[in-house]
Amino acid sequence: MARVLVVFAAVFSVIFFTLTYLAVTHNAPLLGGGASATVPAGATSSAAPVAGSSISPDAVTIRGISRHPSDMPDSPNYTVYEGGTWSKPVRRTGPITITATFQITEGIAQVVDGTYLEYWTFDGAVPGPMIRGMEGDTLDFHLKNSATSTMPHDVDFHAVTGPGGGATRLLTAPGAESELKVKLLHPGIYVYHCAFPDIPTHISHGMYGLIVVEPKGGLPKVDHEYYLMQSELYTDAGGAKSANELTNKGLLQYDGTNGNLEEPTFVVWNGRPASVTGERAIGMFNGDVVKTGDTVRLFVGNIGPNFSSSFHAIGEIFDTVDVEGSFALQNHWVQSTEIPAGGAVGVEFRVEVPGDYTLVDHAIFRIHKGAVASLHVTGADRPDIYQSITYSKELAGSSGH
Ligand SMILES: [Cu+2]
Repeated sequence: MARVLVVFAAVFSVIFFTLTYLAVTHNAPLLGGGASATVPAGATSSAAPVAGSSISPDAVTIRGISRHPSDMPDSPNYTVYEGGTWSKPVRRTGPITITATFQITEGIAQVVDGTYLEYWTFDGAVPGPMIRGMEGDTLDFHLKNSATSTMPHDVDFHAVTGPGGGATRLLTAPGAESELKVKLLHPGIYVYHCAFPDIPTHISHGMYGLIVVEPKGGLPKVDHEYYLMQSELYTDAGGAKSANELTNKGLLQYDGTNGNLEEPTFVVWNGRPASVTGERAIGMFNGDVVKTGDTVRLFVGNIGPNFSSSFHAIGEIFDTVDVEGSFALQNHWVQSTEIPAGGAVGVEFRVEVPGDYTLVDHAIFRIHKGAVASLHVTGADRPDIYQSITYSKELAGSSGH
């Protein structure tokens, strides 16, 4: 009987705890003291409030919500990730232990000029940090939730074998820390995400990333690697407008009803529309140059939470696709590859012709909602492959290609 009572009390406590935090979540004023997450270390300064915005600069606590695709470990050999930095690489003779620490911060960030959203993040940017290891490695994972957070969070790693993908042992209250040690049994490109209820709400606020588990011996070398994740953002602005019609709207509210209807306001790569374009395009950022003849590997995740992605690079063909994120199943010379919600792919290709290449979800209306990224390739023209004979420079310049 006593055992039954203990179980009942435990179940009741969990339900009460969850409902209490859900109530707080749904009723808390977004710009109150509870959402005053600090600007994360390493966050780039951008997205300053524009004239006419209803948001005060003090309310914007996350500056530069988008993690750039180049922000990822360049090998599976780092043994420590903390404070936004991978360190202590080793020369492998076998499996290693990777100690990774994520800091959760909640806050307000700009989504398009003059328009803001509440984001919940791993390490202050979207997607969260990429973890990269090798089959047989041990992940010693630490999750810290800021004392200023308004709710608990956790992580479900799709790479983890065990209950909840770790989420049941990583439930972390504001101000607390959790630790979980797991062995990475199977190679692949896996997503991770917060799984605290309501799960779609937490995912929709930006709590996801990729964990890459390379096969024993590692992946073949390429010249460049990048990290992209697609997602949808659901707000009270609904799904009828294009992203460029939603500038200067102040703070939009998260709207789970539009999530139920699968009508996103924005569909984005790395956290917000146009976050990987212009001066932040791949091959244009931080002195990174992609030259003709180089090989490129993209680790591409899609967290949804609703849509699959028809991932396509305009003007390129994927030489190799790690289908569904599995290194055991590779396809070749693929135009568009499907990425399920909660899934990932790896794609590799050699860039041959200089110019700008646009990465899209080829469910193509989604480019209106922000699902556009750019890759810039430099080098001499290749008339043996791509030769302009007669064309209108004026029209070509306005086509976006
Ligand atoms: Cu969460």
